[in-house]
Amino acid sequence: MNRLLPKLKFTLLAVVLLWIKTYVVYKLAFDIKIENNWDELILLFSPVSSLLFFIGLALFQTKHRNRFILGISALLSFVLFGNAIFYGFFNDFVTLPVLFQTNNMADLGTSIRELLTYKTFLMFGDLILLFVLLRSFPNYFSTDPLTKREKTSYFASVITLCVLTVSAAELYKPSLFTRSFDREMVVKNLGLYNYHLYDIVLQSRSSAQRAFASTNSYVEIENYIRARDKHMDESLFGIAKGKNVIVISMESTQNFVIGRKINGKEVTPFLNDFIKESYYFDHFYHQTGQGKTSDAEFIIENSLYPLDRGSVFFTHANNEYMATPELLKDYGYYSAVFHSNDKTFWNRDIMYPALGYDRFFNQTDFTGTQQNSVGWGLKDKDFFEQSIRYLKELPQPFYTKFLTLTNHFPFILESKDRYIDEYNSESDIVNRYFPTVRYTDEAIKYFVQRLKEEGLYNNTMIVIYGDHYGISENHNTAMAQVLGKEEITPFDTLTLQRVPLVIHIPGQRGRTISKVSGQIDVKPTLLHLLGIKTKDHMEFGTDLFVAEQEAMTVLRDGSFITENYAYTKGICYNKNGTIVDRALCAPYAEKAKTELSLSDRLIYGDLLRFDAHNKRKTGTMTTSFQ
Ligand code: GP9
Ligand code: MN
Repeated sequence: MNRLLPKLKFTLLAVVLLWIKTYVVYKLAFDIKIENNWDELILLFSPVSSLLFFIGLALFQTKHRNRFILGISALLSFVLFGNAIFYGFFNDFVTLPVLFQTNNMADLGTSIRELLTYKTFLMFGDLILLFVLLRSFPNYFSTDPLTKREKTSYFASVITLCVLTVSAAELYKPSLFTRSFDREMVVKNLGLYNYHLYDIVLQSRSSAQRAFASTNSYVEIENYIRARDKHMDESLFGIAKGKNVIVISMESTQNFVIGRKINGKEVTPFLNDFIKESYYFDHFYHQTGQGKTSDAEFIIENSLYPLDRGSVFFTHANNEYMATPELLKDYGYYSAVFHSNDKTFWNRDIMYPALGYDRFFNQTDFTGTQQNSVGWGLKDKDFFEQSIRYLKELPQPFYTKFLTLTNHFPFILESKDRYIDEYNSESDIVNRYFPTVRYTDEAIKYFVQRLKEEGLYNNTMIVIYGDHYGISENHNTAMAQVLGKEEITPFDTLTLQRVPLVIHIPGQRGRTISKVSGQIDVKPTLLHLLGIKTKDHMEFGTDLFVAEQEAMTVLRDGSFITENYAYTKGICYNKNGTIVDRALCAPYAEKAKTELSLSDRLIYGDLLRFDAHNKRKTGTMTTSFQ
């Protein structure tokens, strides 16, 4: 040992510096929930063994060992830095599938610039220090070779330390490895660097799943789904039969804006009125994961959960699906998507044909100028305006989806497009959010007006949904001010995952429905309204119009909401947000886990290819390539 330590001076210095940096980033950039001192201790020590391991790999080098140490430290810093930026935007950690979504990266430019601050650059300070020390005292940091025994004892200690930390974590949270959809917990207990190793294991496991999948796996899931009571609302069944369908995805729109006034002015005056003549679901949750808008699209049209890692649009675009546009082909429907962004974003040009779409009107179909664009594409009003001419030429009945974009992070809008003033809080993001939501509301009002003028309104069912949250937990202080609360509890955060869902059916007066529900319920609901039975469909949702005692909505991170309880971040609440005994949530927690994992298996194994009802009718979508 006495001989070993002097040889490890630079290694240990690099480890200690990176350890401190990692912990500081944990505390500043990530929002990792700490329940007690033991939790804090685990968080502090969990990265050490992996740092010793990775940086220790340089010990196999003699000549350039210290440079290798610098190199490995830089690489790990990059991982840390990348996660910090990603977290600032998505409130989540990077996974391998996300890294391969490179064609999204260019478009993310504006959002990333927003997140880059001088603090981010300070993150590389320790590397500069190491470099300067190495230059100033080249002889102090020895690169004497380690004997075989010394290497063995170094790595044996690293492994022992690793086993100790992992067992301490597993002892404390026994379900650590089975709840892989909770990345925060894995990072907290295993450390960020080990988390990435774990993610690599998950990736290879999921790739193997398709290869080994068989009809048997399919039948098991089919039995589970068949065993559930699948009700249908008889009174509304077929009420919109043969009608056109327009689905509007409202970018980043959360339900708390509905009916809310900011500086004395309504944020969504049009929707507030439209709701009065529609079915409006005010306890409706988004269930998206890392795939954001694309996950919402996936859930709405497949009634399956999105994946625990990455976006299904990217990872499983070649799978077999039975999505709404494909199913509607049998009933004479023509389907199209309208979105003024690059067609490759979220891999849409590949995924849409798999969902059965006939046409994708994308960026190349619209005329974008500096005046009519903001952020990632056309302003919503110009987008709708330019879409109408295509829409009215489509064969009817049509099933169409419009993806709005103006209300996208970081919520930039010129002052001439603002119908209300910014909010006044410590968060610019929250302040800017309200004028952009208000703008999209105005754009939808304009669209509905145009539909009336074109004679489409009376034979079209209009479905409007919020795709996912717009305001992350990083803005809790400002959100507490908006909601007039002292602080935002995990229960409040859960409630904030509600997004609006409005279904307008010609000739129906509608009403507000407060059943606990989620995006997964949209597909069976729409099909029933169109007069199509879904009894045999492989789906996890239920008709939104059926009153259920046991209604339950599961979010992708394993949180769930029932009519009486809510569960998030390991805490069980009653419906008023009071913490109650965890045992009350336990039976539902089991069910939530089963649902998520069965849905995952269905996707990872591409099991819908074994469905006898599933005749492939996809693959002929047109996009323009100019
Ligand atoms: C981009 C749009 C927004 O095409 O779907 O993507 P998001 O970042 O919200 O997933
Ligand atoms: Mn979105």
